[in-house]
Amino acid sequence: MLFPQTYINELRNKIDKANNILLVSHFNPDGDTIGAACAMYNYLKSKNKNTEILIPNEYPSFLDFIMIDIPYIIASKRFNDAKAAIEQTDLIICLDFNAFHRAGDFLKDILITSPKQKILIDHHLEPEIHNFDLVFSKINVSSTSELLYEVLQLMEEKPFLTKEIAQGIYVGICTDTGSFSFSCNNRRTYEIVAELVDYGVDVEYVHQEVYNTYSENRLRLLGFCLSERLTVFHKEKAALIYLSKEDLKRFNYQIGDCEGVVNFCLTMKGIEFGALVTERMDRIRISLRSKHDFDVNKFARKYWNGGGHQKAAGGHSFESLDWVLENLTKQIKNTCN
Ligand SMILES: [Mn+2]
Repeated sequence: MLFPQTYINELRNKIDKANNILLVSHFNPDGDTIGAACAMYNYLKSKNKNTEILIPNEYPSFLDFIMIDIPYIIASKRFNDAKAAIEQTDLIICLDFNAFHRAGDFLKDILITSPKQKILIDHHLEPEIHNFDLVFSKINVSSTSELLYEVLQLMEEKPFLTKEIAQGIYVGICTDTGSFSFSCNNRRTYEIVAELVDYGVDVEYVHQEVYNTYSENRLRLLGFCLSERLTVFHKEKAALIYLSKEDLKRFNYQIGDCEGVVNFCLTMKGIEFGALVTERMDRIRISLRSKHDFDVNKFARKYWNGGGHQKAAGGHSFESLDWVLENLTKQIKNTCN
């Protein structure tokens, strides 16, 4: 069994006892954290629980279609409501992150010091288990959404899926595997997906919503990244794309517009390491991807105050864009060969 029966019983007890449940997603939310939260929301709704999703900052608009009719708070916009929600809830369930700082600096301390019961369901390395009352952590799954499916299945004797639960889980699996191009070599993932389809997930529709809803600006920004902002280090088998604040402004950047850009680095034959550096309001964001063995999680932890997975990770810096580009270039030359 994936988790001991005692864990499952404890989870069931905690959910049974709680009237109000708060689901927390991670900062810069992606399809997995939002998909898992939507699935869990719909599952808890079927149990008549009063549930709400707490999202640290705005999520990309291509996820709007799964958020219809779901109550949520964007903490960066409604900080007092976020604080009140944490104070008033009976149970906090964190999805798709391993440490409270991943819920954003402004929520971190409130969550850590909250006396409420806290549960973690996550697939990242080295979870902060001491900060939670109950942890469901497994790293060799495609996504937190897949893990959530397994946990719910262990909890329920009868079929528990509805179309809404299934769709949330599918969005998480599909986006966290880059549309089934990495972390997807397990038979189990496809067994689960088959069941999700049985419960009404329209895979074609989900793909249209997630991948084919670019604005003109977003598509032109992608073109600009590839033609004007790409540096290739052939010897080091690496590629780097950067975007300055001015670049983002020029293309009227919206949250989610850079989603997937870094993966284009890896579409080149022989390139095994890709980086996207973007200059944001208060910091420089660094997204890293790899093919094969290069461990970008280690790289992000070592140099860029970050982490993630072996093939997909990220970090940040408060230095200037030029400083980051100069240092990242040095690191690429020293590490990748
Ligand atoms: Mn994930």
